[in-house]
Amino acid sequence: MSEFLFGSHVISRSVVFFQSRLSYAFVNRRPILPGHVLVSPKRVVMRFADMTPDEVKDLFIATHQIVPAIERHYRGTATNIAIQDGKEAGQSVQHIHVHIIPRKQGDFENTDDVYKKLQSHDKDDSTKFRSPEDMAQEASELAELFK
Ligand code: AMW
Repeated sequence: MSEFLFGSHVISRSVVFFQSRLSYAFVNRRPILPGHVLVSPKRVVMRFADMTPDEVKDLFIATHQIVPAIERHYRGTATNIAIQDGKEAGQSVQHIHVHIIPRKQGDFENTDDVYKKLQSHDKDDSTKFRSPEDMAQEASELAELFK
């Protein structure tokens, strides 16, 4: 497969850094913090409950592998692992995904501000999208962590 679908977005292989049988992980075009990445089922599935048990297992095993590698790579000391399941929970892309956000002391003035930022970061047009080159560069660095 040369690209993946993330809801209605086409995700180029160049920004994907991890793949398992049923899941894939890619870099964020508007990260909240450095290392904010996303993991999704390969199949376009809108809600958490729409995944098959096999997809759930695969997605969480993938997340379990990715979290420590990302935390270490970005010199984090903690990680937010978040799912916004449905519009009223903040989901904006109609394809279930896990947010992985490495954290460190003092990254936000108040630690829990990350949740406010999660709600607003992709709806606020003041932050520009990263360039495809920048995203591809990060993805190729991250792919090395899983070789
Ligand atoms: W949600 O508010 O649906 O929980 O989060 C959607 C996430 O997907 C946001 O972090 C947003 O920046 C990211 N995103 C949306 N479209 C793309 C894309 N084409 N490539 C990379 N990240 C994306």
